[in-house]
This record gives sequence, C-alpha cells and structure tokens, in this order.
Amino acid sequence: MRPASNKSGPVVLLSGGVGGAKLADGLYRTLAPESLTVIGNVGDDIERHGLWVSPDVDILTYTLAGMVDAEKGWGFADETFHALAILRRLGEETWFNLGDRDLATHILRTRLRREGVRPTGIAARIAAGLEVRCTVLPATDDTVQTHVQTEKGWLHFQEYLVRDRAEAAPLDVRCEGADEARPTPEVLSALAGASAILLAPSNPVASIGPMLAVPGFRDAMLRSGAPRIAVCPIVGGRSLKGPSDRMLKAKGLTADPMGVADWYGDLLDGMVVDEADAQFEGMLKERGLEVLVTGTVMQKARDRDGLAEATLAFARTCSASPKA
Ligand code: FO1
Repeated sequence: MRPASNKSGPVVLLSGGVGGAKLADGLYRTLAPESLTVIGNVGDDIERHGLWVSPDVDILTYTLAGMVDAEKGWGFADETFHALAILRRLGEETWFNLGDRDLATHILRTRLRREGVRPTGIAARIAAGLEVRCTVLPATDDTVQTHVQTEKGWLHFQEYLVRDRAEAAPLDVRCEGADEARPTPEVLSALAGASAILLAPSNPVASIGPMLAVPGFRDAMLRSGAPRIAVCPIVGGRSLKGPSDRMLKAKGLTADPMGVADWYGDLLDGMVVDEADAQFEGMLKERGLEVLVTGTVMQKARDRDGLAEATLAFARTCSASPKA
C-alpha cells in the first residue's frame, strides 16, 4: 500500500444532488466544519419562471442545514406549493416543483446574480444564512448546462429527468458551456490544499462529469497531491438513484465499478465499492486502484456516518499516485 498523504487541509467532496448530499451529511457530522469543503455540480442549474435555480448546490446546502425534505431528498421539509399552483392557473408550465420556501432561495439568488455577485458568493451567503458551517462551493461561476440526447433530440437535464421522468434511453450527454468555463479561485485553492478529494456516489457522467469538463478542473485534481477516491454510485449493476447506469452505457461503458473506473480514468487512486460488488475488487486492484469493499447504500443517518467514517479511514491509507 502506498504511504498516506500527510497534508492537513480540508477533505474536498465533489458532489451532485441527492445521493452525494447523503455522504456530505455524514462527512459534516464526522469532520470539523473547517475540515470539509463540498463542491457542487452546476450542470443541473435551470431558469424557471425568471428565477435561477441551482438544484445540486441547494440540495447540498439544505441537507447540511438539516432542512431538506428527507423523503424526496430535494427542496425544504414541510414545504407548500401555493405559488406554483397560482402560476399553473396563470398558464405557466409547472413541471419543476418549486416550493414556496424554496422560491425564497431562488428570488435571492436571481437578484444577487443580477447585481453581479458571483455564484460562489451567493452559495456562501445562502449557506451562512441557513447556518451551514462547512464551505459549499459551486464548481464554477460560469454557466455550464448538462444536456441529454434522446430519440426526441437534445434536452436540458431537468427536462429529461423531471419533466420526462428519464423514460427515454439516453443516447449521449454533453456539457454546454464547459469549454468556456473556468474553475473558480476558491475551487482551485480547495483542490490544491485538500488532504483528500472524494467523488460522491453521484452520477459520474451528468453530475461529476460537468465539473471534470471545465478546463483546468481535472489538472487541479491531478496536481493536488491528495488521494482521489470515488464512492461508486452503481450497486449490483444499477444506479442507487437516477440514470447513472444508463448514462454510463450511453458513453460506451459498463454499468458497474469497472465502467465508473473507466469514466474517471487516471483521476482515481481508490474506489469504495459496495459489498454486492466485491467480485470487482481484484480487477480494480489490477488497474492500480486501492479498493475498499463496504456497505454503500445510505438509508439511515447512521449509514451516512458509517460510510463517511469508512471512506475517510480508507483515504488516509491511500496517497496520490505517481501519475499525478
Ligand atoms: N426532482 C424531481 O424529481 N421533481 C421535481 O419537481 C424537482 C424539483 C426541484 C426543485 C428544486 C430543486 O433544488 C431540486 C428539484 N428536484 C426535483 C431535484 C433535481 O431535479 C435533481 O434531483 C437534481 O438536479 C439531480 O441531482
């Protein structure tokens, strides 16, 4: 086993929405707040009713604040939808369910954006207002939009996932705007100083992919010197949530830990895989990855804490590979 990293900086988690937020929640309870930085995907961002919505950053923030709707995994708990009901009566398309409380976040975000505040500053303000004490960063201040190709053509990610319920097979996924986007100074600094970089069990293609597609992001991970560990979002050949399995296949990869390892390529030093996928341990190790086999399905708060603790302990035994 390679020697452990001796960096003392924060643990950095790259995360999409619901699935990744569960691991973020476990890490938040396990680590001191100043020892955790969560970088959220912005590829799912969407404008609805003139308001800018940043679902993954909000899901992370609401979860860390202990205010998320636990059943849905998005939006606030005890939410009402009166404003949306009126918008519907006024003839608006209301397939994206924005709750009354949630709208407050989007009203503030939209005003601050109009005033020229960077998304990084907006995320910090919302996190501070909801008393989240760790750092929550959007992956970029630029606009990156994940689009999914189906037989109907190219759709915005939320149109595909929420409006059309991901019914059609995804044929391809692309991140519009990524080529012109840049990681923020805050993201570059967090990656450079990280003691470990964890890739949440989020959609590798549609949630982590938009971050990796931003020029400079991948290099910053490789240069960091911190071990880079992915928690596999595929268990027993299926996504824990959402269309990760079908999106890996759309990219010509297998829906299993090997396909996830292929997608991340030289970025990874280690992978955490579920006990149901223990048979992949040998093949992953042959590819030079450290492997932890443990329970990765997070149904209860104690599952989140258990996976967070196990992943952190595993990360301490790994170090960035020489290819970095
Ligand atoms: N997911 C749904 O399945 N249906 C919705 O109507 C919906 C609304 C919504 C509003 C705000 C928000 O922050 C998230 C919302 N989500 C909804 C979740 C979101 O579509 C996805 O889960 C993430 O973008 C993927 O991580």
